[in-house]
Amino acid sequence: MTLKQQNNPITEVDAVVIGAGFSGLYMLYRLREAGFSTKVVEAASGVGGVWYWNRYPGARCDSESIYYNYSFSEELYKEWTWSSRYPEQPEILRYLNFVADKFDLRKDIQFNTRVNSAAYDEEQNRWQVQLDSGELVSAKYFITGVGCISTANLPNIKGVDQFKGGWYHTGHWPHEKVDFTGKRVGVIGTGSSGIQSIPVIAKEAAHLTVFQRTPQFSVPAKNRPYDPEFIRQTKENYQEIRRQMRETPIGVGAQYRDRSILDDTPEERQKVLQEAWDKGGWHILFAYNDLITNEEGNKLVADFVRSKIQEIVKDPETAAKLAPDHYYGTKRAIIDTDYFETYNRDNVSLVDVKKAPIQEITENGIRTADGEYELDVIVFATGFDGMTGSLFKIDIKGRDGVSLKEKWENGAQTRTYLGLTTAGFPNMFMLTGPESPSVLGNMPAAIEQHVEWVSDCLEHLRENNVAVIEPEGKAEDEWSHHCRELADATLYVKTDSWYTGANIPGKARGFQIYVGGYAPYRQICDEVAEKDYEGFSLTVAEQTTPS
Ligand code: N01
Repeated sequence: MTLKQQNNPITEVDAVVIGAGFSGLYMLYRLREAGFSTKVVEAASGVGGVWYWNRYPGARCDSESIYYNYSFSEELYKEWTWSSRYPEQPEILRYLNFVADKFDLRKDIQFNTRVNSAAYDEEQNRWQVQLDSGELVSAKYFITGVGCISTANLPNIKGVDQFKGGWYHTGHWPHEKVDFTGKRVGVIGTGSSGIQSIPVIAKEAAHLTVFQRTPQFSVPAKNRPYDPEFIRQTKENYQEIRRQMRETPIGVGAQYRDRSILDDTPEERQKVLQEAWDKGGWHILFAYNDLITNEEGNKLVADFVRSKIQEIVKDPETAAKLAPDHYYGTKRAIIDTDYFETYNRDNVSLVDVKKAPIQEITENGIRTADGEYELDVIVFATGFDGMTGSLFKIDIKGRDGVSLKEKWENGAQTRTYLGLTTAGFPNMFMLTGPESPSVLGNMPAAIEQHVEWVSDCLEHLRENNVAVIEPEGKAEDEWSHHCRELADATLYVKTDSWYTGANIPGKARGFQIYVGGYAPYRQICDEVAEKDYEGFSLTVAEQTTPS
């Protein structure tokens, strides 16, 4: 229904969802199926979320494609065919467009529109959501599907405006192809985005200079086209794939081997790690059950990967610069195609900007403490303000006008119940929010679980005439405490990374992700629902008696 207020239209819906990526699309589908009127608001001109924006060369997924999709519809699963083990960004974007078409989702998505603010109106028990188009959406439920890593981190380096060449951030890549042919290109950053794009850019550019602040561990993806027979069998085993996405620790079918790193002899360990290396992808992560908690054991795995870097990279000085010294797997475990091999090319050089920091961007390139590097193009592969960045970009206000940013002390202290809800913000849900398992695994699996939990919850509220759902302070305190306790027992918290917020100058350090694994988390959420939403306060709507 559309009303008018101060010449701006007001749309009234049951639910407003921000974002038309994996989470927003499925949320819309589920709510529509359940009979809730729903509006999705999306800043981009199309569906896809991170896959809409991250169009940089070499962008692909690091979960195997047969798991990197929805599993809610057998028909959908069987209709779509992935071409390779790790699909490239254009293929994933085609998949999400295919989903949007198949379920006719676009008609409820407003594209090219940003949400500026969302405020809970206590008197009316509704969320008033202000769009940058001037429109207002009034909704009973406010649901964020803004992604965990979607707000680009463009470092504040002096002089970028005076650079005469072109510059791009990997997370906001142009739709047109950027042609590097014959150009001197500089890439700043060696996280997943840098490591995926560097080998591709190197093949095109006249010269590529990589500006590395922190070397990263990476293992070969061993990407390959899928054999049609394998795909046929996968589709036949749809139920089993769905079960694996729901019941395995990170939603990609694999289980941790039930053995400590320290239980193996050096020879056994070498054999296990070599086999995992040869299989490619995330196999090393699953080779032992204590990689992320066992300091001594982690070092042994890190030594193994460091030895591989030394073997691959021919120039010993470059190889030494590329050797990471953090705990393996505590920054995102990266998988690559020919990343370290790329440093054997004559047209590639590596600059250590920890030793000689970047001082400024000049008209002609990048000046570090060591000198000036002349460039035609600069690529910022400098990552994102993760977990809270995209939530804080929207002015979200709950009860008594308190903003989410204030409540979470500007990110210093996120407080949620189950990573889905936060006290003081009634009828608001965050899909893959802070303190949920989200990024520590296969995102579509995490997203399906969240979306299904939220839509089941809304149906329960409707059936029981509940007007307001809100977590109790005690349940929230216990959940946030539990998340911190689990994280503090791991090596994640000892490494500077976007997980800990260390990549953003001035951001408080924390670890806002539930590390207990997808399957246990699902069980906890299910138990909460089964116990009549234990830990939440549910307020039944007042009945109006007919006179
Ligand atoms: O970002 P990052 P990303 N001067 O933060 C460096 C997902 N993802 O876009 O480590 C110089 O990992 C920074 O250095 P340091 C995935 O979850 C997935 O690569 O902070 N350097 C680092 O090297 C991933 O983890 C895929 O010292 C600066 C790099 O920039 C997440 O997105 C593909 C700097 C940033 O690395 C983020 O990955 C791509 C400065 N001022 C991304 N500021 C898949 O495969 C930052 N850096 C699905």
